[in-house]
Amino acid sequence: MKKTMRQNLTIGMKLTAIASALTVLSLPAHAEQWRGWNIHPPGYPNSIALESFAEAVADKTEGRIEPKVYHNAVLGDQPDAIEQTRNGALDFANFNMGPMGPIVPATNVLSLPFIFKSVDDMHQVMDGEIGQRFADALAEKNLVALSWFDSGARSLYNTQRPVETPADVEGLKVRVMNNDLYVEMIDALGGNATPMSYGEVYQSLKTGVLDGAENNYPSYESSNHFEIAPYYSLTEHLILPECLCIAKSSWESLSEEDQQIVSQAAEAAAEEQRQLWAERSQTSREKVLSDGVKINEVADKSAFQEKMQPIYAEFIKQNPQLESLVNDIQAAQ
Ligand code: BDP
Repeated sequence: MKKTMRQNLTIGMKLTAIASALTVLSLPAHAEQWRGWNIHPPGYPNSIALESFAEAVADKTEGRIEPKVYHNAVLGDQPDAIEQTRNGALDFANFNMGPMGPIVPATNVLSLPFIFKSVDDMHQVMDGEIGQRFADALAEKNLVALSWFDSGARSLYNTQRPVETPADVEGLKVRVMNNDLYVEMIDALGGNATPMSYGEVYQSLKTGVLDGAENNYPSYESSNHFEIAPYYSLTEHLILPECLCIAKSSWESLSEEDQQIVSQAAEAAAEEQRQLWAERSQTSREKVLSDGVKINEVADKSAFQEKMQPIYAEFIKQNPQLESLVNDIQAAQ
């Protein structure tokens, strides 16, 4: 009897050991934990698309890679996060090409005001051979751009008055993203540009450190800047693409099969983001309008465009190697 019990016990123990060995076997040998940076709050189109990317990667690699998205810039502001992704401290991120300029000079071409005629033109250019040239430039700085997100068109907004002509910008203290080209852009309109991180803008508008800033509808709305700066003027001076970028070191650590999975997940995420973006642009516009924001069309955009001509001339003088890229983008639209 006793012997049988002991035998059963032994068999039981063996079974348990086998079961746990099987469990271990079915788990990936080294689950890679990937940290992803995002500046936007949960629910924003980019945030939802990044979550979908993370889920698809975890799912399709059967847990070999476990990406996690950190929203609201809790891992640092954008220029910091770009550096962290370049050196592999972060694994993936959604970056705007504006703050990328100081690190990847070719991307400054995208920050030349009015370089794109419309959002559709921007996508058509970025989804083709020219987009690949930007991806190559990013790769040289250790960033693997796998797909391009939509960021609409950026327009000026402020606490004081509608902007209809460049003269209306005169004297306004306007926040810009971290890029000298934007300082030149606001200066050329007679305003005072202040480069500042996104997260500080709300408070600075509130205290009067700033009179205004510039952004697309979804960011203007989700950041609550519209509550304080209720004049939104459709200058549409910048149409900036955004990347879903992977740290080169994280990318190179992947097998070919996993690279394929990650790349496909990034493409699918961009497709989802662009669709959500179109919807959110509408709802954000409606929301700010119903809150009392005054939106005005800018009848004569060419007055603003003319003020930008010296910026183009100086840019090409300083960066002669980028002249053909500027020309090719203009010719492609
Ligand atoms: C938003 C971009 C985000 C920028 C932000 C800004 O999606 O990447 O950091 O504007 O103005 O539209 O800083």
